[in-house]
Amino acid sequence: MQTKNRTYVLVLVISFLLGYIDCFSQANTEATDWKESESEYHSRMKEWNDARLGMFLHWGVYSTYGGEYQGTDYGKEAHGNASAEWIYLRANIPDEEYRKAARNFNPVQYDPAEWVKMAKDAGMKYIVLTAKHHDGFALFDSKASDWNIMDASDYKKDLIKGYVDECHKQGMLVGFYYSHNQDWFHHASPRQAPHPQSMEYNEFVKIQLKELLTQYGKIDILWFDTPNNEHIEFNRLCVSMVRKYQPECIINARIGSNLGDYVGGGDRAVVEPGKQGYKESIMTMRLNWGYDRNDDFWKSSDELITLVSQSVCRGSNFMLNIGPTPLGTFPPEDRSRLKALGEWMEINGEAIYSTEGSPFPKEYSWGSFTFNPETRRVFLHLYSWTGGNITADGIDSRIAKAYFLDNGEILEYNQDGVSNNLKISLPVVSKDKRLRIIALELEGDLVTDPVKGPDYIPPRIYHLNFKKIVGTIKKLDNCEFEIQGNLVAVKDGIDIYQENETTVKLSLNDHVRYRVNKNGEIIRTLGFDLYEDEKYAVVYSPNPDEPILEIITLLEDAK
Ligand code: JFZ
Repeated sequence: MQTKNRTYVLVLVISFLLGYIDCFSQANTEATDWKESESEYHSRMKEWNDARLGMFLHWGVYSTYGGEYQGTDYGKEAHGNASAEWIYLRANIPDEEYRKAARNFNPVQYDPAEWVKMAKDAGMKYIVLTAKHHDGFALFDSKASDWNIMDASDYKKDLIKGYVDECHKQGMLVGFYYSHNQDWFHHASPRQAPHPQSMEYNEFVKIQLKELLTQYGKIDILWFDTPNNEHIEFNRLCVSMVRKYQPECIINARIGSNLGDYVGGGDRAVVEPGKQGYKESIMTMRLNWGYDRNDDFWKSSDELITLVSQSVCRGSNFMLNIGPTPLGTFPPEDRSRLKALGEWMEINGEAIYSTEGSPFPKEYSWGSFTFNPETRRVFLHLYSWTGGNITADGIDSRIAKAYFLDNGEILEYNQDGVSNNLKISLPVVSKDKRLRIIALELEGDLVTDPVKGPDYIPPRIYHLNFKKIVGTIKKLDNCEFEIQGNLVAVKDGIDIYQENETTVKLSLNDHVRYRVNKNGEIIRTLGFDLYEDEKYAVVYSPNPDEPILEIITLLEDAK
């Protein structure tokens, strides 16, 4: 009896292993067929790298929720602080309900020609659109399952096809975001265990990648996300699919296991200065990637222009995100920012496209620079300039001419004969609030001296994040109060409280939202009284000057 059982188990294990090996051996043969030389690699990367500016689009069934479910703002309170596109998982929305949301995802105002034109007018040269995000919903016609725009929604038109066709028509590089690792909907990967490794899931991914890579013509970028680096064979399988069907296509670093063609920064962060190689920084216009009705934390046009300039000075592409509405439009705030960026790029694009970043690991107090090796021009980006003369230590080339890029105004400069130390005379006060750029025509090649380079260490450029504290209100005085309690952090999707108690001083403001949590049911209220010694959950933004109150929830029943 015992032996029989053991044999049975053994047979099962072996057949599983055989299937397992078989599944990946195919991937490996596909992968080994593909080789390229160093120079082929650089020429494959060139157009994307020269493009410098791209548009990221997060769009799907989650957009219909606008970041909110049953009164809770998942765009501010969830793990990662900005997870409107994570709402299915974070709010634990029942499958049947999310299926209904998909049915009602009916983007009748979607006009890909207009989307691509807006990107183009903003100076962007590539777009990456979520073909499938973590919720597993395919915006394309897929035979892999019925969880897609043709079968699960009443819209019944392939959203990806219109997008790709327009990109091709308007000369825009086309990219797909494809969540390869997390798929909360797929049966082989229940949503609480989001790292799929089953063979069934591998087959599913193979079908979908083949569809994306063969149904639409040339695809320039495959943008994978949230990798598990240990799933090397699975990551290789995804790479091999891309190489097989679209050998010129570029793969981002978030494929995992060091298999990508270029490096990315963190989430909503500009890469650090000084490193060589192909890079990309990604950034949101407000907090969230996906559309969020309650997210009014817009970066200004000037902030966004500065971020573009800073990342290009660091030798990095910059991809700016928009979360289109469930109807398929760009919110007006996005449009106005795209317009401002486009106007600036129209004038200053020469300092952005086809440039290299500064080789120095530090920056100047006034900014940094880019260099175009073909036209032999250096561009000084004055993003932190507050007025007055500047020096550009470490740029040792002889200069033939210096002028403002926006109006051509010739600038006086001097270089001392020995070290060529460059000083440029500028007005005492900077009149223009838009970021200005100085072009330098060089007499020869760019010569830089790493020893004499700039010595200003810029602060890390990353996105403001929200914090959440749960505690009791103390020292309540009119609009001002203190809350004393424990900060909430999230680990493996679960709220955990920091052990040390903290006190945060806050005051009520115009955009704060109040809520009452009655036995788990969250009710929004308009008029709201704060009580001393009652327990509250408070979401605030940790601004350097003073923390700003965002959401306050009374946790127990009010008196
Ligand atoms: C991921 C997604 O989970 C998110 O929804 C969005 O699509 C974003 C672009 O990518 O989020 C990440 C991925 C990586 C990091 C942070 C957030 N990271 O490396 O810091």
